[in-house]
Amino acid sequence: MGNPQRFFFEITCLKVLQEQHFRYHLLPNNLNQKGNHMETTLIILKPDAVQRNLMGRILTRFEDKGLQIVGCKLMRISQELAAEHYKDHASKPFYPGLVRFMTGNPVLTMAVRGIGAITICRSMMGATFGSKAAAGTIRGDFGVSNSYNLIHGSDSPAAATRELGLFFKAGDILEYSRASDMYVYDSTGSKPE
Ligand code: RTP
Ligand code: MG
Repeated sequence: MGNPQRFFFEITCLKVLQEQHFRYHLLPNNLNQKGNHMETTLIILKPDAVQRNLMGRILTRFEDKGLQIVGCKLMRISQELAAEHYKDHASKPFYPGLVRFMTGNPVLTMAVRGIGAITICRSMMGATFGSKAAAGTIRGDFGVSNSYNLIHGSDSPAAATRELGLFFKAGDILEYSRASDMYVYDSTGSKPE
């Protein structure tokens, strides 16, 4: 015969676990609803960020902000991939140096997700040139160079779709919920805020 108090205790534990399961597994659907402006953007930590051992500190900024890392890959960019990625800059005077820099050493590519992630990431990165970027931004805090500016971020939804397709294969970008999501966004209303 079982102990009734023990039985009651186990039922209570089960209810708590069910409640947690329910919350964690419902949240991502809520977060990904149409109209939430949930975006995924391509972030590249450039060779200077890797060589200067800044990968962890820069990645941490995106996590601290509440953005979600849904893809991550250390890789070396080929000449062909650099040419495709930077095709809009092909006629600019800085293009040969830029391709040489981006293909010369490994980069860390990331797919970063959040509501409004494209604009949020661009404002976290700061102005293009390290010498001009405001303090508090990634480029403003970690660099002084104009050419070696640590980080790339997609600048529009169309660019994000194109660039994520260049750097990640289907299946490399994951859908998953985080335990923190329920406090990263206020999901108690009709849509996450
Ligand atoms: P990114 O594409 O890397 O996120 O940076 P961005 O939008 O702020 O800058 P963009 O105008 O797209 O330029 C792409 C990259 O080219 C290098 N650049 N050098 N020396 C120069 O005048 C110059 N101008 C641009 C930078 O590495 C810049 O990030
Ligand atoms: Mg750009």
